Amino acid sequence: MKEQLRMAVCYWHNFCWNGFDPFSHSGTLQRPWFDIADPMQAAKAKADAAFEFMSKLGLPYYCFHDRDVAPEGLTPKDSANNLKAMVDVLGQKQADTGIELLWGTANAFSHRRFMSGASTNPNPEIFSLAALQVREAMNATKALGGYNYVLWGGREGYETLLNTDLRKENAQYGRFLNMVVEHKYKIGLPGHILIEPKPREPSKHQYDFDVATVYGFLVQWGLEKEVKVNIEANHATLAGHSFEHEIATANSLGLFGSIDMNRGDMQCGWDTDQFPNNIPETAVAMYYILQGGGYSFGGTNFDAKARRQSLDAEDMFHAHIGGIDVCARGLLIAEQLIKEDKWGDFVEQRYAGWKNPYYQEVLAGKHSLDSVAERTLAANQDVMPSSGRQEYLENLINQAC
Ligand code: XLS
Ligand code: CA
Ligand code: CA
Repeated sequence: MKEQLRMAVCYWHNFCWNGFDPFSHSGTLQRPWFDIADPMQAAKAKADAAFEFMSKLGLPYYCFHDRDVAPEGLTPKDSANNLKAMVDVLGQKQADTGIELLWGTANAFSHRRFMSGASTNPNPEIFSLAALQVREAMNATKALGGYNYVLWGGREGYETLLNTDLRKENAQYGRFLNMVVEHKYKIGLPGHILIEPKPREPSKHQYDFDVATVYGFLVQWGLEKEVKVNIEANHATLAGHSFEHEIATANSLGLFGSIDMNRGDMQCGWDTDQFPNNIPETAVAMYYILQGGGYSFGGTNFDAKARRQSLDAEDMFHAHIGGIDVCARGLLIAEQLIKEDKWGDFVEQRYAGWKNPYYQEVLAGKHSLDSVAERTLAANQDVMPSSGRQEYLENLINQAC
């Protein structure tokens, strides 16, 4: 079970000040490292607390942004050196606890220099600062034995079209991503480069809107075989999709990589990053993950935080343990649905007509619109629709819960 879920604790939500999120519980939990004046000493104290918490939970993986684990310095070189110094600290902690790094990423969105984008910034010197930061974060991920590297384009979008050249920003992003992929091969990162789609932030529009949009962009820049997606539940619902829609879409396009597990609040329309608590919904998401073959290098990262009024450290345990139980239960239900073959060949039967040799030829491009139309005209027979059995299929899921 543990192995199949590949669960990870998120450094960002548990141990960092989440500056841009009004739902953040920052400042409520006891965070002793906030009182330490020297930022590197504070980062080390934070790492002590993080690894103590993660060890107590017993989860096998963690994930971080560069700025979660090491402070921004006064200059770009200072920042790079801070991260390098913290890699040594984290490496020791990983060795002491056996906790592994599922993925690393760069926070190229919180600092004001990135307010108009990182790789898509109108100013190429900011593109270069993002390149430096991403290279350092990728190297840190590799040095710590991390599996994957995530790119979430937090500021890769626009506030108004009036000041934005879409064609230029798209080309910058395409080149940047190709550079990232080239660097992955150069340093030999074992897993995937993962793009994390999200529709808004709350900028007017983000370029990585959803899985299908990311696919179009990857095809445009020749990267559809190189890059996969890290799908977050709350980002899916913000885009007007269900979580399973995004997972199934990624499966169908060969893009599935990893997930950020959480849930949004369906009434407030914001990225609330709550822990999952809906078993049937989680079971359906897990079903599609298993149906797609499960994880290769990816895993289940809790990109979630306890609520603002959950003030105590013990609330962090309640939050994670509840979330773990929901995912574990969801996975068991998904496994049962597959083992008992609940759907049977229902879906296959729905499409069985396409096995007909004539329709195989249609799919293979051997018939024109004219020839299909003429054949249909000659047959001159209308066809009655058959039931999609939606309620029956939905009942099967609830019966398994
Ligand atoms: C923000 C994203 C972010 C990514 C990693 O909404 O969830 O935390 O997971 O940068
Ligand atoms: Ca996320
Ligand atoms: Ca989120």
